[in-house]
Amino acid sequence: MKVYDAASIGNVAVVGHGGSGKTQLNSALLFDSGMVNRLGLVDDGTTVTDSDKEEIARKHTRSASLAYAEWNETKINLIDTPGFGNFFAAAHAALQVADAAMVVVDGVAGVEVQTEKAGAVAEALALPRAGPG
Ligand SMILES: Nc1nc2c(ncn2[C@@H]2O[C@H](COP(=O)(O)OP(=O)(O)O)[C@@H](O)[C@H]2O)c(=O)[nH]1
Ligand SMILES: [Mg+2]
Repeated sequence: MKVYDAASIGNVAVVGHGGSGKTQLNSALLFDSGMVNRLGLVDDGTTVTDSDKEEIARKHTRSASLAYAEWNETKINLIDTPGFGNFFAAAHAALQVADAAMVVVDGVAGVEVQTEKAGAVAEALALPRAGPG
């Protein structure tokens, strides 16, 4: 396994409301960066980060899960997180160890409750954020 120095590793927590597209976005990032050779789909139960039976059956992420993409010699650890309130602790924990937060927003629903909650935690931790707020 390739060894990266600390300066070449970035930990990104992908957070936001449930159903906003976090897992699908993770899947697309893994595919576009060449880490996997087919685009996994949430709706087909074929994503890398929704891998347990319950997640596939319910089409909802229940715990944080890690995948990585290499881009420009940098290892980007992508932490996919659950968006529903009951599982928010996992998103909170992911943000604690992240260098940056990627806040995903449903293009139709806009900013929702967990979007704001995750954004507020990222702000409190002074994380660089991609997304609203
Ligand atoms: N039309 C459309 N549907 C999407 C997009 N991203 C995700 N979805 C769908 O939205 C649903 C929830 O996506 P998912 O990635 O599981 O959301 P998560 O709960 O934030 O991880 C699934 O049915 C996806 O196929 C998108 O960009 N466009
Ligand atoms: Mg998900």
